[in-house]
Amino acid sequence: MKDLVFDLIDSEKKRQSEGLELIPSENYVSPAVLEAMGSILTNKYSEGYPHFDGIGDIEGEWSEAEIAKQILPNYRYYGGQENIDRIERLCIDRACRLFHADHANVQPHSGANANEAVYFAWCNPGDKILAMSLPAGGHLTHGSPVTRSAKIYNFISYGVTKNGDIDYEELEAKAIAEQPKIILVGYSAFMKIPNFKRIAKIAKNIPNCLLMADMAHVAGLIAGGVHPNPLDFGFNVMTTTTHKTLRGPRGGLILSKGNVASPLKKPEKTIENIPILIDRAVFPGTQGGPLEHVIAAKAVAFGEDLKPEFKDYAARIVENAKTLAEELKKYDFVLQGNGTENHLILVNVKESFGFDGKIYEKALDKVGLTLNANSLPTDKGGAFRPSGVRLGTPAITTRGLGVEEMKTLAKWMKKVADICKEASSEDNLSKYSAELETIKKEVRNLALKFPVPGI
Ligand code: DSN
Repeated sequence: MKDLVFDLIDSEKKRQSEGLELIPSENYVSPAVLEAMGSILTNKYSEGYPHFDGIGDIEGEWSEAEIAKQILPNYRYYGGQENIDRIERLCIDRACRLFHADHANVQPHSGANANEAVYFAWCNPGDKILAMSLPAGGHLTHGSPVTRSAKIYNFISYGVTKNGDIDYEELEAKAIAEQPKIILVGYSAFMKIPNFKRIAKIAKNIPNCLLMADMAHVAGLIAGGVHPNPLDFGFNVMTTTTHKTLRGPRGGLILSKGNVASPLKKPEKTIENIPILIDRAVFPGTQGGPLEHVIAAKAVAFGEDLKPEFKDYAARIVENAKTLAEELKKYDFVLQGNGTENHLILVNVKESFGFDGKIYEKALDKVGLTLNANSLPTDKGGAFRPSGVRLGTPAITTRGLGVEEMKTLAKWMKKVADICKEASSEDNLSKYSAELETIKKEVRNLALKFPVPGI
């Protein structure tokens, strides 16, 4: 008998097909990525690393001699690695080419693991890390008190200005005063393009300060050439997830500039050695066996990201986000930063319509539009009843929605906002089920015209 899990997967397929995904950190993978991820590679243990003696172009046909050179000797703790090593090398090579990096560690299971490994590679307990606070738009792993990292390291936070941009003056003043071991740039609810050059200049005056960028949200925009790459501006390390704008499997990735050598030799702790320090911090420092089925899927996704059509995709994400932002403004939505320069829009729902982000998230869920309630920098109400919602265009752009559909989306969002205003509480939303059902049917009709890849 079929396991109940498969019935639930079928229900989820229906939900994904019939609704529109507006969570800015979500996307749809290609059937090829899905196939690699669901492959028999999950059967294999491969703690350690493939042989690594610098990045070269290893794409294309390999002679037996080249294969032997690439895979021997390896630094694995298990036998039977001849295929795994080639897959992981391919993944590393493609990642480096996508982001102009000297080195890539493709083993982090998630973005959180990637960040923790970098902190562990460079910092001692108690060292200072300067990062944006969570309420201002940073990420949990950038020093939120509820995380393990925050108990080990001493996080100092900077915020945003009234216009939604990084508070560069605050960042500089705190960097000078605190002399952090890491300055961390990268955000989960931020709609501007960071001035990497300015931040690199600030870090130059701080001895032994590692410049780190967590580009999880915008990595696909960087790969697609529509967002600057911090590694081109003197940053030493860039972390990312692989499942957001990069459109790969759920996982993490660490890119770096510096010396690339055997992870077995104990390196001196210098910024130049950061790639080797990171390898040791991922395994055996913070993780065990890598998920080689996921690494294979990352390799397939990076192969897709290197293709010219991915540049077009990245450009359309931004075009859609900008259009949607402008359309929302026409309906009196107040946007943090007054618009967007990337894939993400942060709406101040409270200021726009007087109700909070949670009721709006719930009401939009009822019509098949999925986004998330989000705190705003000025919020004092905590994460459960924040004043804002966060939305973005990576997933709907993958399905092929364009500028015209953004106008329709904004119209639906306004209708749902009007309903929330009248209802004034979640409990009262049921009184408007007929109106919500009408919008849901319209959303479904549009969504089905743009199939989810692989469904
Ligand atoms: N949880 C992710 C997001 O939604 O932005 C960040 O890791």
